[in-house]
Amino acid sequence: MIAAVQTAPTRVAYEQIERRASIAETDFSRLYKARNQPLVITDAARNWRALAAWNFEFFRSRYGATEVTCSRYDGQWYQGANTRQMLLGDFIDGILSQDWKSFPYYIRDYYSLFEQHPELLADCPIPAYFFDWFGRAPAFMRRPGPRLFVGPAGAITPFHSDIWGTHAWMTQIVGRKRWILISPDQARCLGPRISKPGALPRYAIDPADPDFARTPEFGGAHPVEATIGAGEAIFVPGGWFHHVVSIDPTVSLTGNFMGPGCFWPVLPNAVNDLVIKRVAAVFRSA
Ligand SMILES: O=C(O)CCC(=O)C(=O)O
Ligand SMILES: [Fe+2]
Repeated sequence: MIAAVQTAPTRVAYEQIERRASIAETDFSRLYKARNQPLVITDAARNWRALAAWNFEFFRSRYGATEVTCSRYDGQWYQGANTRQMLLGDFIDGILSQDWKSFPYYIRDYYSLFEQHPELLADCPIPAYFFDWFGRAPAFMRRPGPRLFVGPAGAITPFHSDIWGTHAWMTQIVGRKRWILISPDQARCLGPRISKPGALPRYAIDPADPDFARTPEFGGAHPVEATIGAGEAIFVPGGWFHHVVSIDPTVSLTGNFMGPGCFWPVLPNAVNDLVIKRVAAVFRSA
């Protein structure tokens, strides 16, 4: 096994998110999705070959020559992230020998590896309890998934909420991630929004080391947190803000979904983005 770089311990601790194993689909829907409550599912990857087979050696030896798109962190992700092509093998060498400060690259929300090597998808079948109601909608309304994240220790995704107000899940395959969440009704505690209107909401406050002089509003926030490790998944309800830091070099899988609890917020956003904006563009160009 390759010794890997880790990040320093964090300074501020928050209330822990509930953790459950072997949760029945009906309980998960009723108690967490429909009520918009976060949860850690400790055995979400129970039947995944990925959990046993996927590690950095596996990716390097089998897919090391595949070119991947890596996002360079330049203080923001969501407005035209800087990207660079790298061989997956070189990227893995980078994240195992360096941390985020010297190697600020992250493979994010990545599906192309699965398009090029579809056999990987058989290793990580999405659990039924993360079923996306868009799965029943026309194909153009669906986002491909699951999507891959691979990054160095210290990699950060600052506070934001996800597309259209969808629910999200992320399962860890390798390494640990610390998640800090804030419910949608506490948006004002995050201080000024730094993304443009129309873009996903994003905020500068670092909840792992909050600067109360700069964002005094954060003093009134009640964040919750969980550190998830290999085999564990976090459920992030629609609209919840989340800040994510990798403790180790990590491999994770994610998906966004519509379901109980987020149907009504998501529907108009999705229709606006996928239908109304497209139709308007057709009329404008006519
Ligand atoms: O794993 C991470 O860095 C966070 C991912 C995330 O929240 C997102 O892509 O929306
Ligand atoms: Fe997110």
